Amino acid sequence: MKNKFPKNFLWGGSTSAYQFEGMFKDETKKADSIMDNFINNNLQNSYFEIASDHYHNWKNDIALMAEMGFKCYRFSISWPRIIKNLKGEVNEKGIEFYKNIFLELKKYNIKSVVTIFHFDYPLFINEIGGLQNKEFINQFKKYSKILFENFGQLVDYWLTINELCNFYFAGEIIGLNVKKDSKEIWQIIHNLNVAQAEAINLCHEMIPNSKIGPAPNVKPIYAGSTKPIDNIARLNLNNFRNWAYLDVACKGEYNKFFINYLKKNKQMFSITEEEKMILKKSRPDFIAFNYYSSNTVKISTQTNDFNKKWDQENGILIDNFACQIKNENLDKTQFGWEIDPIGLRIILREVYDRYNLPIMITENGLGAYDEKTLDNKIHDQYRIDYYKKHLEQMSLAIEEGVDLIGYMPWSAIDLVSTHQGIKKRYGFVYVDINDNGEGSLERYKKDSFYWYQKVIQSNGGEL
Ligand code: BGP
Repeated sequence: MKNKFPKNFLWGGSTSAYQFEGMFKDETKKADSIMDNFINNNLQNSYFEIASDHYHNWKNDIALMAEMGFKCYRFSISWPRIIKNLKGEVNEKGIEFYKNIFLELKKYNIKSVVTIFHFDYPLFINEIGGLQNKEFINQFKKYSKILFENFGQLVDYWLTINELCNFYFAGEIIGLNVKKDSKEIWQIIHNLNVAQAEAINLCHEMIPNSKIGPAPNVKPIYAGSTKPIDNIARLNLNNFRNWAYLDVACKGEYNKFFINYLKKNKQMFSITEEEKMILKKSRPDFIAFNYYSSNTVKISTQTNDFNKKWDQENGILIDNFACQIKNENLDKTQFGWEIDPIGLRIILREVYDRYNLPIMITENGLGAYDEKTLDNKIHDQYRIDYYKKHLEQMSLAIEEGVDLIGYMPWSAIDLVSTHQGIKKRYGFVYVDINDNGEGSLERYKKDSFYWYQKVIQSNGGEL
């Protein structure tokens, strides 16, 4: 079977600032970010001090992307690298850093897909009471305006906020210390939604012909049995995890099931008439989503045998609503993430069916313990197999009618994993640095590098 991808398909790869650049605060005058100061159980903050040192290797890194044949590169701008304080003073060094990157990408004809905010908000936001304070929305708007003013002519596609849903589902690994079933957490989500809408509106006003979209993390949801009640759990989680976020971004208002759930559980956030107007006005040009796996759910009650922790890795557990269980039909990565290529096709169809907007996949990939051999090779056939299966399903989704315009696997080059540090590698290029921050930082091409190069050359024809 020949795979089908449209002529101008955007083949590329993805990274995020705090996981890739390194901090280098003194040298770069970068403000502190929540991620610099936050130490999760698995990580030391020193990881982010150097990360993959893209800050000093950007030229070489972009050359490697060009060698793979990238048509686009998805990366994030670090908010604390650009804005110094609550007054909104701009760090010119930060502007210059990204300007150079944009110009280098243009040199190779690589389109830029830029996330405005990928988890690393500046620590000074905590001086106004954090994301739950509505002043956060103004701060975000001011920051977005600076980006549009400085880079408006250089960026091809803007993405608003990375995985907005994960401020709820995975708040604990991105430095938030807020209870999950509380008004506060939903206030944060709401403020982020309004901030996102403000950015979309501003982008359209300031930059003619600009293209901007949300960047959620989506998962198809399966019922864990044929019991009708477990299908209710499926509907619940589907709404709670996917549609609640995408409806407000794409239809301009919150969906009713979601709001009813919050009201019933006394978790409703505060929303003003003016905010409703802002949400209503904003319309994205496309949807960018990140896909890693599916979720399987059952209905649970407190007395049952689901004795587990509720976090991103273990999954959701809300009584009489949805409880995530293992899917015995799926293989897992070395880090326990379920691998579900058909799930990608399912969610592509569901999202396209619901919103009818072009879609780009801005993250998808396999985290593994890669090993560099004595002759400096990395034989990551498992990663190639993973990508092959996902690409086949993408091709089928396109054939079935989905308007899929791009694929940016995570990650272009090795970087620090949010959950497990650099030992969990994702890239097509190996970066020589270990968990203690030791290594030459040399880049080595993995087997998947050469494989992806051929995929791009053949426009997905040769997998
Ligand atoms: C997504 C994030 C990325 C990245 C990825 C892999 O949720 O957008 O920043 O980290 O997941 O996750 P991890 O690094 O924990 O393996």
